[in-house]
Amino acid sequence: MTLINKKEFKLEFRNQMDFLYKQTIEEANSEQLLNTLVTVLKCKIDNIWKESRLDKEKEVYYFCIEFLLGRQLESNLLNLGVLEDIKLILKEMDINLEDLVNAEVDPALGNGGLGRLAACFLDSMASLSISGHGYGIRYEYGLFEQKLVNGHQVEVPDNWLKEESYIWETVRPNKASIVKFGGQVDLVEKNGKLKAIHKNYIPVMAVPYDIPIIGYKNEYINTLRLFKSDVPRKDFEPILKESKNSYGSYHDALQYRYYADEISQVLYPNDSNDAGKILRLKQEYFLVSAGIQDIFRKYKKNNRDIGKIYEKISIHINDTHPSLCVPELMRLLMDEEELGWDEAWEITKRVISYTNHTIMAEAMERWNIQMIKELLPRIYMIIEEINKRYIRKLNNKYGNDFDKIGTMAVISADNVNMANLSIIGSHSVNGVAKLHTEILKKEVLKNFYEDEPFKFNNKTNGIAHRRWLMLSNPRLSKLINELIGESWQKDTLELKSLEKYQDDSRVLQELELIKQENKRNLSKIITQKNEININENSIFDVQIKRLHAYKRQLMNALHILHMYHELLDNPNLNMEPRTFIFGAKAAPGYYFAKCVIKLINELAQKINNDVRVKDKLRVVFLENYGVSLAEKIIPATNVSEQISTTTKEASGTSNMKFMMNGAITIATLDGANIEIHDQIGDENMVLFGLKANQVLEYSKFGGYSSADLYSNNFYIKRVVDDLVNGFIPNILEEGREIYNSLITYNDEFFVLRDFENYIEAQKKINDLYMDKNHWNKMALINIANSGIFSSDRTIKEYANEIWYKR
Ligand code: 7GP
Repeated sequence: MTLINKKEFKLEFRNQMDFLYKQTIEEANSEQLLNTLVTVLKCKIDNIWKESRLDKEKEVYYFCIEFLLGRQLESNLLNLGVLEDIKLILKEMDINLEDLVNAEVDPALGNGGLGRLAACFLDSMASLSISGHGYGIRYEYGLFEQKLVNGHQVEVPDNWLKEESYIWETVRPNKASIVKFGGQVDLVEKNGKLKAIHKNYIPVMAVPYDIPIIGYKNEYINTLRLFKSDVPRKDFEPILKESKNSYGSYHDALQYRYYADEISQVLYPNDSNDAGKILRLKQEYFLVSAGIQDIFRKYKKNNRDIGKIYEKISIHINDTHPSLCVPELMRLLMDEEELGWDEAWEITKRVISYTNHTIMAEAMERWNIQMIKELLPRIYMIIEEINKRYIRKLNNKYGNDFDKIGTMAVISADNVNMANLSIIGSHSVNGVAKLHTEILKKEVLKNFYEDEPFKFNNKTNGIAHRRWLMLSNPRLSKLINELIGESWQKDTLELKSLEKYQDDSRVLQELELIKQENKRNLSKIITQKNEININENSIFDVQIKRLHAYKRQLMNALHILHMYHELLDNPNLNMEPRTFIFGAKAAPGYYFAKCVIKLINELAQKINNDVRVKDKLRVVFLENYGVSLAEKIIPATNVSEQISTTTKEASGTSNMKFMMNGAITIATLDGANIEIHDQIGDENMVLFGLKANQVLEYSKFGGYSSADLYSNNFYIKRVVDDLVNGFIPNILEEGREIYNSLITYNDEFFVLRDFENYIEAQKKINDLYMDKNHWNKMALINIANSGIFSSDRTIKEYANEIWYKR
């Protein structure tokens, strides 16, 4: 092993500890030990990091408003190939690596699926030696910390940087740039050309903080560059000639500082929901402008011809939040590099590609034109011109089909439609699972697809198997190594060869034992957190994801209520004991989601305190769900709940993590559940519910009445009535709100429509679990066929079919 020499390492560790803290190892606490270890490691990887940046054929820049990294220490040690060595060396020094792992902060710089996918992609790009870097924002406060108070969600600020800096980051002040807001733009003639002069703008400095993204055993390190906003340093003053120059008074100076600081202060806590606030727009432009200026600076160091930038650079915009990349790239090419419109436009399209992550209407970003005009006057001019030229093109092609042209225009009514801007300004548009991409092509973006079908493609999501299997489930990893060797770690399709053990009872029992041990670990955590004892032999049935009506945590809760009734009616019911586990944050302003959290917690109170069902049924809501908790929950799960209203979940990624860890999925045919089903068939997962075409028909032609179902179905009526009849205490308001959504507002997400079917599917789960050997066999087949869901596969597809395609 080249990276770590035991003797040297111990010496360096002691020296570094002395340098940082003037303490001995014995005196140091876990944070200090962790910081020391990370400092030593950072020195060691510095050369590899530098070398990985040199002379690349092409570089990919992945722009994303959020990156949900998770803790880095263990993952970095694993990828450097020194996890076991470091564990041993530290042990010799009387240090327990696990304590250091737990002392690390879990940076919550993302809301959910979108941000976590971005993190998995970074891991895969580095591990495949693809020069691919992330650009994001270094939020001072990440996603709020969730506290449960009397069953209500209460949000507490996530002060993750309380130590002022993050152990893995390196600040690069000499690579800062200026982002300009507000002011006016004059077009003046210069050498027969119009030139844009931006005046009286407010300059904000973007300071890069770099985090190494270490590839798996390949001596390759990429960079996640996060920008922090600040007032410009003195050395920028000479180049700020045209800026607003009145920060003389104390009051003005303070206001200016606030203006700049505010931009990278806090992550918006909305998942799939557009806030429309000016600060968010500032964040989006800040990220985009800082990132593209950074790309230009680097490119121009080694290349003279800006007209060929598409040969060396790919820019990926992850959903529409960074879609101002389109006009910003145009601006730099025209205003700074003096290219003409047509050439700049061709380059922009060749460089940029775009991924859509949701079809939910409320998540489609639209910005008020007045807002953009005032905040980003030059950008607005460019958007207007893009729109004008595009409409002219559409008119030529479609005549006066105003309906069609209206849906495709970038500017319509008083808004700029960011999805339209992204599609028009890029050469590739992709969805994140087969069904999702089909819905984009045939429904949501139909007109665009018909206009330019060649742009559209699917890239089914994936997950970093290194974090989600090798690190979070070391026991299972070890068993797999023993059975089929280690090559699956680099090529997960090799997992397939596990299938040959599907009738090997020794292997199946081993698998069960591993699950059992993981369940024991999780039980301990639950007991610690929720002060409740868990039956380790019960089925662990888990739904962990953001709380959203379309994800239907409510249906799960109503089914638990149904089971409770069944048990009370028939105490001898032949059923396997079950523990239902939830983890979910609700957006702070999303009242319905908060009502569901309250409902689940009150239901848990009632059921967990009812001695009549104590051996059979338990409900647990785990506070503050996030990456670190997921790593503990997923390996211990028997049943994975993937029960969204069909067509609404673009892909889902926890479904893949659970599958890879041997859970059995109960699912609607939505998002990537369909592709999971393609891999393992009906025999190895349990499907239920409306099909995509049925949901689409209901939404187009109507014909669904939840009130009818409610009045005609005893089981449905029983659980719905319980929301408002006092059966569950302390949910007076929340119960009414939920009741109204189901009955008065006709159950938008078809909870009641799918309910009976869901009950049957849950019965099937129960029956399957009774035959343990068969269950274990299903688990094994799930693991064996999960290889295709490694994000390595996804990233290879992005690279071959989007980024490197010429
Ligand atoms: C999510 C989708 O809801 C989820 O189905 C998908 O697996 C994930 O992206 C990754 O592709 N969307 C978001 O998290 C989100 O914020 C709004 O979408 C832009």
